[in-house]
Amino acid sequence: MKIYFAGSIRAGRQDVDLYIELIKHLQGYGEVLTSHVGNSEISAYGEKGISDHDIYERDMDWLRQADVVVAEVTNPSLGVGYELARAEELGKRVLCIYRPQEGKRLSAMVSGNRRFAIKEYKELEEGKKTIDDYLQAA
Ligand code: 6IA
Repeated sequence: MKIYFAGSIRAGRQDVDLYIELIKHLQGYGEVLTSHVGNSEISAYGEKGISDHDIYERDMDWLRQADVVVAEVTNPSLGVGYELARAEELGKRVLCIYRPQEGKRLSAMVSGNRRFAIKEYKELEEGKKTIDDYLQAA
């Protein structure tokens, strides 16, 4: 299985440690095309040595190849929102996982889309279980 994991990069790296663990878990199911999303050396400023155009083309190519998209959407990110819309257009299976935050709500453009599976969770172990339930139900 080819898995496209989406998580915030320039919109903020506060959840990178969580992304790392989620990606490790997903690697038990197949190839995670976007494992750099969990690279703690990539700051909110981004990767060095690759142009934005190349990042865009590379990521869109991976998205086309993916069998499933898993997005951690707690930290709102333009890039992740864009990837979700393109994934929908490409007819991909999409799981969005989200940790409810005091005083914030997930964008209705994500939570209101019935083509996406949206699952709330509180901490890593529950997040992994949510992924298991989704991927094993396929
Ligand atoms: O808007 P954001 O940067 O938070 O968007 C994050 C999402 O877009 C992730 O799910 C990635 O798949 C994708 N993405 C955004 N930036 C990059 C990136 N480097 N490398 C790979 N994927 C990315 C950033 C920039 C750099 C050259 C300075």
